Amino acid sequence: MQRFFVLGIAASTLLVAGTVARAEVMNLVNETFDGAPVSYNYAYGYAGGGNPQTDRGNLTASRSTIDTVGVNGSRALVLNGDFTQLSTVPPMPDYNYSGFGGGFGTFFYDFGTNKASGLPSPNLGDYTGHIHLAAAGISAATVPGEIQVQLQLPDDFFAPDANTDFTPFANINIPVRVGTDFQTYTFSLDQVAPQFDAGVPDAERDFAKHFRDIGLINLNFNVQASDAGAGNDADNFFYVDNVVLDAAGAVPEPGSAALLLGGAGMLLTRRRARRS
Ligand SMILES: [Ca+2]
Ligand SMILES: [Ca+2]
Ligand SMILES: [Ca+2]
Repeated sequence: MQRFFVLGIAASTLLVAGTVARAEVMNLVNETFDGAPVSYNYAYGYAGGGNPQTDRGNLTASRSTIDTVGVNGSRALVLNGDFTQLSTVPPMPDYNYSGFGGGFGTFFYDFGTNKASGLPSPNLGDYTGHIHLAAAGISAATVPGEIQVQLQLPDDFFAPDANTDFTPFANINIPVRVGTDFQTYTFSLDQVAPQFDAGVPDAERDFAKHFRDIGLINLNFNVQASDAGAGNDADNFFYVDNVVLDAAGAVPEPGSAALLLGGAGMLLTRRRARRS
């Protein structure tokens, strides 16, 4: 009878540990752009061509704003690429390209202790999301674009450097085709291979090794404007709304799981000792 009771306690403790191991889906990003401004947002543009190979990025302008162009008249992130100045120079003889993009950042970081709070699962397949995207100012029916998930580590993670920026770790670049009406794009982070930053040592190019170290996720949205008939004008827009990123398969802290199991073991030992 006593042994039965003790085993019951051990089993229920194991059950608690098991429940932690298959935790509910955790929401990491849920941005509607309708409430208070997100921590930060930004935009960028680029242009160039050849031959000779020429960077004309200085002839592009870009900006990010939040405006009421979102789903059902709500607010959305507006990314604008202005290529007006490219019309003041002759096109390059062999090829020309231009594009724009931007995004917003979400910190997983405690600025009080300067420690990353990290992500909950070592498996990229556990991370799924959906986003509303639309484009404007293009002549093609759809724009070749990209949802770019940038995973970053705290400053000086692998080696000290001169700035205080977070350390780029890996980009996950998900191709999309975006039209002028909002559509929902669903994705998971294992649908394309992560591209590790050139500064990440070979032995560290492993998401499962560093998922607990991630301190910042930038979600970027990029458009290859020259492939979309955007034209050398100011009227080129990417609209972003309802950005959701979830994580399933959260794993327990190794310490807490060991503590639970250790506690069960101690209970068993004590009971056995008392019985004999
Ligand atoms: Ca919105
Ligand atoms: Ca245009
Ligand atoms: Ca630094």
